[in-house]
Amino acid sequence: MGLTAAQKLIKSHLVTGDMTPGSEVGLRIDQTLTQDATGTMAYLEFEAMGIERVRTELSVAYIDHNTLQTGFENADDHRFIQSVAKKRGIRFSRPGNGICHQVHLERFGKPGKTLIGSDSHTPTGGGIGMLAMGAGGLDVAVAMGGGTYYITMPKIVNVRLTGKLSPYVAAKDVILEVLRRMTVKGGVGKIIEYTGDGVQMLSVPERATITNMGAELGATTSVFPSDEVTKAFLKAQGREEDWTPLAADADAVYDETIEIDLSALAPMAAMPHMPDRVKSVTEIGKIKVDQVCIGSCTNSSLMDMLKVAAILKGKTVAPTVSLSIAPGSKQVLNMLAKNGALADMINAGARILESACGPCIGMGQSPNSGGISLRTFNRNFEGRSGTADAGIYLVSPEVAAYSALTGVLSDPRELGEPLDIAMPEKFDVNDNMIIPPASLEEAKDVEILYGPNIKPFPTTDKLPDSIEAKAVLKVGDDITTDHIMPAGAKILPYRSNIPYLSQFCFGVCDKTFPERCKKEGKGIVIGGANYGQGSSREHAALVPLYLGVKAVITKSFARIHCANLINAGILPLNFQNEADYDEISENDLLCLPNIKAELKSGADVTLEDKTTGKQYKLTYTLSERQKDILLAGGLLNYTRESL
Ligand code: MIC
Ligand code: SF4
Repeated sequence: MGLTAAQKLIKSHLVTGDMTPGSEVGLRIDQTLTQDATGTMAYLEFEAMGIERVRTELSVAYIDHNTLQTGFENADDHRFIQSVAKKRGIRFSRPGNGICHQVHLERFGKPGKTLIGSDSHTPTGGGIGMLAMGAGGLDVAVAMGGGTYYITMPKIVNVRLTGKLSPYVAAKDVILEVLRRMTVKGGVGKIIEYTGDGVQMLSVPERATITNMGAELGATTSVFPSDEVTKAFLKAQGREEDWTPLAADADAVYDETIEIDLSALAPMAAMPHMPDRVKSVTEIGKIKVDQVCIGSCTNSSLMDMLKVAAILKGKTVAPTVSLSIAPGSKQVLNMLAKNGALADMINAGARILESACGPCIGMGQSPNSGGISLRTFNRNFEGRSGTADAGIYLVSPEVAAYSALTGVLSDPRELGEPLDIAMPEKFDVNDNMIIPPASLEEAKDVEILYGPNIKPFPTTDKLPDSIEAKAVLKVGDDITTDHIMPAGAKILPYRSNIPYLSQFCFGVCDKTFPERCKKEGKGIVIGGANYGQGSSREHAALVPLYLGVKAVITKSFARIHCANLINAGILPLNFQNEADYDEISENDLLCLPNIKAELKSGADVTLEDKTTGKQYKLTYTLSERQKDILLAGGLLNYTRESL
């Protein structure tokens, strides 16, 4: 039986396990990336492991999230990361050089390699034929130290693309269509592999838009083959030697197949507040727009920006709309500046932002009260923009640019004449903002610079025989890590200060949570389906740990967050019978009387609700390794014990 492209990538990196879907496989990791919002913690954890130099083929530390620098905190964290990078053998991408995923694709992505990153949109690398996955900071730290990365062997979904995109229909519309069909839970436990004749009609940056936003499906990752189009992209980046082919065997077997005719797609939008609330732009109608933001790791490539500039050229942004544009990298911004496209944007009235995440993570550009904002980003979760009652619509650059001119959500096909934009044969390559690490010899004298914002991270003890605690919080389905540990300009500077962060935990759901949980000293959180979807931030586990959360009981978990809970030593448990969720109320006193023995023996977990006197059974999906991590009280303790 032949293999799919994703299976080939897994097979060539397999350290443990046997590739049976649902079982745990351990993978050798070739490359890692971090960004600054998760990186500070990841490097603190790396330092706690006491490893002299990274053992990967390539590790890069990007600064792209915390670039507002409203106080000393971000700059201190950047300096810390830069010093660790220099000493430990990691390349350092300076602030201004661009968004991690965009720069990594341009300068480092290699077909056939594995990559994990402390950011959920690391699957962007799947656009160039990598097995690229988002992970918690601690997992990335372990991989930097040469350790294995573990995933549950996913099922492989074949998304077969046929036809060709019509003018003004974009890669964004392809992934919005996939989201419409599969939903934000549909990709959990799966890799999305793109095949079919339609693939060759998509450039690498377009493929990367699709794999990037595959994160919103909850998928482990998404993968495109590596073909002549990939080769041309690498050649244009001056890295032709990095190309290797990758394709599924003709007799590869998939667990599921979805057919998408690219020619039949229309411009679409994901409506507030979920990336799968997708309708066509014409179906939604010409709603009034207050703000348009173009950029983010999903849609900030040169091609995206050139299309935007062409639509804006010679026109003026509608008087009621604020338009911001953040090109994804220094390379993109430079090329726009050189060819005049940047002037077209500025002339039209765009507010040009630095090449960074910016508004995507609420670092500036929060919309007006109740405002409608069209964004080319990947997430429109409630409150993420920084304005609690704003409505965010996720759209393609073409829809965004045209709507910025009309002032209402508009279908760019109304523009008629198609845009004529081809990928350049040569990108402008200048890696002067990527600082190489010190040599082994020089590294000895490099001092690691800790700023006053860096506080110790919480750890926990070995799992006790039993746990008794209140249900401190009960939440519904699709709770994101932006609910659990919000980001944004006011909070993000404190990513290396867990005690400070803790006052905002679950703020979107219940502002009293931190105080109540702290007062109790311990607690159990009750959640619905797909709990913890969204980002890879391990802060969504470390902060609850700090507040005393011992276990989270849900209908189901999102992949990365579940791994982060385990790494932190918090029990991720599931209702055996989903209806039991309805019976437990917030503030009930709960007890897991035999948790340690049950986990050790593999038995279902007993849950007693002491308030109602009822008993339930809980299940878990944990490998033996994960059980041992929980018994040891988290991955750091486990690693220390196994050493
Ligand atoms: C996001 O898009 O939510 C982030 C901010 O990039 C996160 C990482 C973080 O919280 O630092 C992610 O996607 O993992
Ligand atoms: Fe940055 Fe937004 Fe991409 Fe996250 S999704 S890496 S915040 S641009």
